Amino acid sequence: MAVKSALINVMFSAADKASRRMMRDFGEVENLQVSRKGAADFVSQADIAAEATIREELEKSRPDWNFMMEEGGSVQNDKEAPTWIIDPIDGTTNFLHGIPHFAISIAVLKNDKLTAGIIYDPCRNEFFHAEQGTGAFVNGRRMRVSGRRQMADALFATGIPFLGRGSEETDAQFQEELNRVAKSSSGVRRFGSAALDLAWVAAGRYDGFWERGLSPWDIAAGIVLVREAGGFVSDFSARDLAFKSGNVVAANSALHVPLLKTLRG
Ligand code: LIP
Repeated sequence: MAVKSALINVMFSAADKASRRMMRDFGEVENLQVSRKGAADFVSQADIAAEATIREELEKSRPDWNFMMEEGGSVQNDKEAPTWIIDPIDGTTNFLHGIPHFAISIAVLKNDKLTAGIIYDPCRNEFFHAEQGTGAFVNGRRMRVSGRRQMADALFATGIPFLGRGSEETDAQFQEELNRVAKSSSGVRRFGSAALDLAWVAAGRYDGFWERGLSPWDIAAGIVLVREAGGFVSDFSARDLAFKSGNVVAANSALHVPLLKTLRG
């Protein structure tokens, strides 16, 4: 069982505290599905409340660190200090529809490098964590990317464009990619949380993942997890620009290049 570092313990405690009200709110959301107003406003409040709890907990332990947050935007305290990158609910649409597949994601950006990340899945009580150079863990057990080497044996995850996301060009591009990957693999899944998609690549459940147009907070922690679990993460041109571009191709060591080639056709 891994001993969590002081930094990971701070991140875990913040996520754990935010998850308690979050799961009460999630229970309420399920009752709101039938109401005319719907759950949208309620979920946005849940998102904001969770982020506020996480920020408050992190500020107690690292008062001079900076923030990059999905709801609260960027806060600069000391430009020389590291930056927390926070997605309070990744998989917001799932949460809104009462689908139990979402996560809290917190990462650390230090000297322009992603150095630590945690992803907490409160529905399954799975805590994923990794720090640069020390490996990746789920609930304290070491995790590694899968060992599959053939596309035909592999299972992939992706994000399907939806209303307001992407363009006619990228939509057509995605459909071609999806067809190529689906027809050369054991299948493709779309569960609606990029953070959990990346955590499951790191855990060896998926063999790879790709999606365009993601936000930094969707992917920052997941990138650390995949790399520390022995996988590779790049943009669609195999460059180390996934975090900066939001265009992500992640896979185990044997399938990263085959997945890139399949996506390119
Ligand atoms: C979501 C991602 C998902 C993507 C959605 C959205 P959010 O994050 O996790 O993979 O397809 O467009 O970005 O908005 O739920 O935090």
